[in-house]
Amino acid sequence: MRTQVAIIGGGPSGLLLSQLLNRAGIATVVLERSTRDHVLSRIRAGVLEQGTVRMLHEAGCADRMMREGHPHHGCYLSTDQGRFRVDFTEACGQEVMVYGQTEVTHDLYDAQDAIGATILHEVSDVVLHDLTGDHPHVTFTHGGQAQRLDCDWIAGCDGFHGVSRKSIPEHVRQEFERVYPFGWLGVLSRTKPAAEELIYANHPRGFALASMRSEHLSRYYIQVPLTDKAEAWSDEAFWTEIRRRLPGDVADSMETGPTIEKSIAPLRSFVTEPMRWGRLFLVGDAAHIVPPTGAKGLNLAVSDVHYLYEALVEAHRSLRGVEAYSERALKRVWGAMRFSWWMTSILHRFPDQSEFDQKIQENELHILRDMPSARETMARSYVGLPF
Ligand code: RFL
Ligand code: PHB
Repeated sequence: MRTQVAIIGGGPSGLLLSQLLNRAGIATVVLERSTRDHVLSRIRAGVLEQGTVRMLHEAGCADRMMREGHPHHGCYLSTDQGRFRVDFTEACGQEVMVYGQTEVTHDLYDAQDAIGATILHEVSDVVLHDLTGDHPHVTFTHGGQAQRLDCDWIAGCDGFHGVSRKSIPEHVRQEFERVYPFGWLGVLSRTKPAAEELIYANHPRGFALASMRSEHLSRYYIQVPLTDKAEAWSDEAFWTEIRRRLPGDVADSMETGPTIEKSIAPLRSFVTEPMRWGRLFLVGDAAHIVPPTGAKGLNLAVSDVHYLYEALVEAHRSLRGVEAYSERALKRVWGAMRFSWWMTSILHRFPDQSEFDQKIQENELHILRDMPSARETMARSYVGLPF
C-alpha cells in the first residue's frame, strides 16, 4: 500500500488532519488501534476555542456544531466567599463554543466517509521505519494480515500512549513533566446544567467544575485523591460532594439524577521536544498533555494540525514549513501549558498546601475578581492564543 501521509491514530487530531489534507488533494491513510465505536465512546473535551471552530469550518464539518453548539461569552469562578464572572467578550472581544469532543469526532468521521477517505480500524503491531531516510514506511497487522504502508510523511496522532513519540530515539527526545497529586472524577448526567455558563470552583474540600454538553446534558467534575476508584463513588455521594463545593444558590437549585458515565482522570502537564524527527511529526496528545483545567488539550491538538497541514501543503514547493513545524507548534504549546498549569494551581487544593500557599491562591483569585487587566489576560488564554 502507498499513500502520501500515513496518519497513526484516528482520534480528533488524526481525523482532522486527514480531512484537511484530502480536501487539499493530498492522499492519506489513517491507522487506528480501536473500533470506531470505542473512539466515539470517549467523553472528553467540551470547550472549543475560536481557532478550533475556524479549523472545523475549513475542514467542511462545522454545520452541526453551528446548529447545536453553544457559544459562551464568559464563565464563573467561585470561592467559599462567593463567585464572580469573567466576561470574555468584554475582556477580549471573543467567545468559546461549548460542543463535545464526541460530537466533533462524530462529525469528522461523517466527513471522512463522505469523501471516501481510508481509515483502517483495529490495526495492531504498528511500527514506524526509516524516519530519517528516503523510504519512510509503517508496518502493522490488520485483519490478521501483516501489512506495509509506504509514504512520504508520517503524522503521529496516536495520543499519549501511542508508538510515535517512542519512535524518536531517546538521545534526541527531551521530556518535561509535572504530575499533580490528585485526579478529576468526571460524571455525565441527563440533567439540566446547573448554570447557563461553566463554573470553576475553588473550595476548601477541593476543586469542582460544572460544565455541560446541551440543555439536557450536564458534565461535572470534582477533584479527588488518586487512590479513589470511580466505582466506589455512588451517584448520591457524588451529588452530595459537588453540591458542597459549588456556590450555595447553584447547589440548592441544581437538578441531579442517574449518571451515564463516571471515570477518574489523573492530571499531568507533559511536553516532548522536538515535535519532528525526520519525516515523523508528533501531533496533539502524542506530543503533549495538559491538565484539563484550562480546557486546552483538544484545542492544542487542533493548532498542531493547523501548523502541520500548512507545512505539508507547502512541502512540494518548499520544506521551510516542515522544518519549522516543531518550533512553531512548541511556541503555542508552552503558552497553553503555562495557562493550564496556572489555572490548575489557583483552583485546586494541594495535599501539602501551606497557609502561605493558601493566601497566595486567594490573592490570585482576588486579582482576577478586582482587576480588568488580569481578567483580560485570563480571557485571552481561555478563548485561545492566536494561530
Ligand atoms: P487521542 O484523542 O488520544 O487520540 C489518539 C488515537 O490514537 C489511537 N492510538 C493508536 N492507533 C494506532 N496505533 C497505535 N499504536 C495507537 N495508540 C493509540 C487511540 O486509540 C486514539 O483513537 O489524541 P488526539 O487526537 O491528539 O486528541 C487529543 C484530545 O483527545 C485531548 O487533548 C482532549 O480530550 C483533552 N481534554 C480537553 N481538551 C480540550 O481542549 N478542552 C476540554 O474541555 C478538555 N477536557 C480533556 C478534557 C481530556 C480529559 N481526559 C479524560 C483525559 C477532559 C478530560 C476528562
Ligand atoms: C468539559 O465540559 O468536559 C470540560 C469543560 C472545561 C474544562 C474541562 C472539561 O476546563
